[in-house]
Amino acid sequence: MGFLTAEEKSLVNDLWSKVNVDEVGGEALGRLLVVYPWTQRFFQSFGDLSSADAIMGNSKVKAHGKKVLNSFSDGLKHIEDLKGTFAKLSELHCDKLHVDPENFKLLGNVLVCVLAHHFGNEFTPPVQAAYQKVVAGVAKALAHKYH
Ligand code: HEG
Repeated sequence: MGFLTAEEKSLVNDLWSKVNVDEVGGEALGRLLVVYPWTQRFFQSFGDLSSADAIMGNSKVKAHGKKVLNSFSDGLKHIEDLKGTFAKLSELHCDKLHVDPENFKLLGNVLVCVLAHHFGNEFTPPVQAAYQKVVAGVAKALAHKYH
C-alpha cells in the first residue's frame, strides 16, 4: 500500500522524464519569490530581487532552484520513503535555515503551476492530481522533523 497507486506513479514518472529539472527548478523558485514576496527574506544574500524580471534573471535564484528541484527529483525515486529521504533536509530547514514549513506547500503549488504551463494539454487532470499528491507528500516529509 503506497501513497500513490501504480497508475499514478507511472503518470508522474512519465511526465518527469520530460522535465528539464535544472531549468524548471529556477523557474519554480523564481515564481515563488515573485508571487509570495515574503519568501524573499530567506534569500537576502542572493542580490537583486527588486522586480519580477530581476528575480527571474537572477543567477543565484536559478542555481538554488536547480539544487532544490534536483533534491525533489531524488525524492521521486524514493516515493515510498519520502520521510526518510528528506529527514536530514527537514532538520536543516528547521534548525539551521528556520524556513516556515508552510513555504514547502507554496513551492509545491507553484511547481504544479509551472508544470501545467510547460506541458499544456499533456498535463491532464489525472497527471495534475498525481502531482498534487506528490508535492503534498514532499512538503509533509520536509516538515516532519520540525519541533
Ligand atoms: Mg530548501 C537549502 C532542498 C524548499 C529555503 N534546500 C536547500 C538545500 C536543498 C534544499 C537540497 C541545500 C542543502 C545543503 O546545502 O545541504 N528546499 C529543498 C527542497 C524543497 C525546498 C527539496 C522543497 C521541495 N527551501 C525550500 C523553500 C525555502 C527554502 C520553500 C524557502 C522559501 N533552502 C532554503 C534556504 C537554503 C536551502 C534558505 C539555504 C540556501 C543557501 O544559502 O545556500
